[in-house]
Amino acid sequence: MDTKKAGFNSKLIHAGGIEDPMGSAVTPIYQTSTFRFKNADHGARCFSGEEKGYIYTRLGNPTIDDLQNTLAELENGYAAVVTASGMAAVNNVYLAFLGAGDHMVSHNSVYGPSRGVMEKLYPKLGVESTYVDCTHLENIEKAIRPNTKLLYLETPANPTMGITDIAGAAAIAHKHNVLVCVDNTFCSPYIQKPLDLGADIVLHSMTKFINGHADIVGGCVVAKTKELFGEIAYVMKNVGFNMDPHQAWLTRRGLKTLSVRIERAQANAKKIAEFLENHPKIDWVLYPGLKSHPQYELAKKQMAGPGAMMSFGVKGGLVAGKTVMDNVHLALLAVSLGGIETLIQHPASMTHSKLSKEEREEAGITDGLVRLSVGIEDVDDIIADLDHALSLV
Ligand code: LCS
Repeated sequence: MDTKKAGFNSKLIHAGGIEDPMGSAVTPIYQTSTFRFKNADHGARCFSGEEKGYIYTRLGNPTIDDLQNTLAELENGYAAVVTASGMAAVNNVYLAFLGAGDHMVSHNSVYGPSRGVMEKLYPKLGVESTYVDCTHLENIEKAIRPNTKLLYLETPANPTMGITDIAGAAAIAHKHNVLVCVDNTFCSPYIQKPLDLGADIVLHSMTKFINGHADIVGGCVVAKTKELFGEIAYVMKNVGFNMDPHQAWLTRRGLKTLSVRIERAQANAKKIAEFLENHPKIDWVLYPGLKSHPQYELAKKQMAGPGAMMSFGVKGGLVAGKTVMDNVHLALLAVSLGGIETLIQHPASMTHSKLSKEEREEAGITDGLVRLSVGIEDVDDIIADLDHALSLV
């Protein structure tokens, strides 16, 4: 079915464009490393690009194409690559657009390793970076230098829930010929479409909402144009960031229920955020759906909903936060996010522990910050679980 003009939910189910010769309703898992040519000339034509045909799974595979084509349609991009992890997607973008003498500007609170790898590994390749609070657009303009090539945003940011104005940031970046990449992991395309807002590249850790079932690790990069896609695909294929067909198949299956999962998790999250905000033992809550969020109005404008992620501080700081994390029973004390099960974790000692204390404090990742990824369980059970843990503080 041609899903180009279909609605988002129809795309979730039917996009992909791979027709199985046996008539299978679901694109099968082509668990093969290589593909047989009809004859030597056919092989040569596939390699030269004269004829479209599968060659070798690192370069292309029908199960992987099914997922890639779907993601490109959902994000309104030209084309997508899928990668073995979200970090492979992040590095795919860095390597495609940054080289010796180049500079990148990014938000000070992004997923820990997305910043960690840039500050540890990329200086060896001659790449410089500046991390600022991108939720204030003037900081972006100030940080841009003549050699800046990439503005790397994550919004809402992990774990501070800071929201950057994508359209505003893209206008500044493009004035200086700087490309804009948005890590859309916290939203998924159901909630936010960065390419429509002016970004050039969008990426995901598909380990999260896109797959949604906490059973794979994966990533993707979607490009707005053919030229950008060429750079991205070259790195994926030749550095070997590719995803395995079985992993791609599971992800495509998980993706089918994205809207229903997010609607349910988001409805739960709205109630939980209100419960926490009104709880006497809670100091603060950061959730884009609460009026108290500093970018509440911006969130309403650029996101189709507030999502299922939040962070909060318990009165009594770290010690009190640990009491909550150690006494929940339904929520899992685990990193990762965006799955159907509710997860709670402590960024300062877990996902963002490799940043220095100064870097964390400057980015607002305080020792008392607890992050909650709301799942699709019965909301009353999640609230009762948190309420019980909070009663022990
Ligand atoms: N981008 C964001 C926003 C993330 O949250 C993560 C992982 C990544 C990229 C990297 O993706 P991965 O390689 O793990 O698929 N975030 C995690 C987190 O907050 N807890 O555990 C992993």
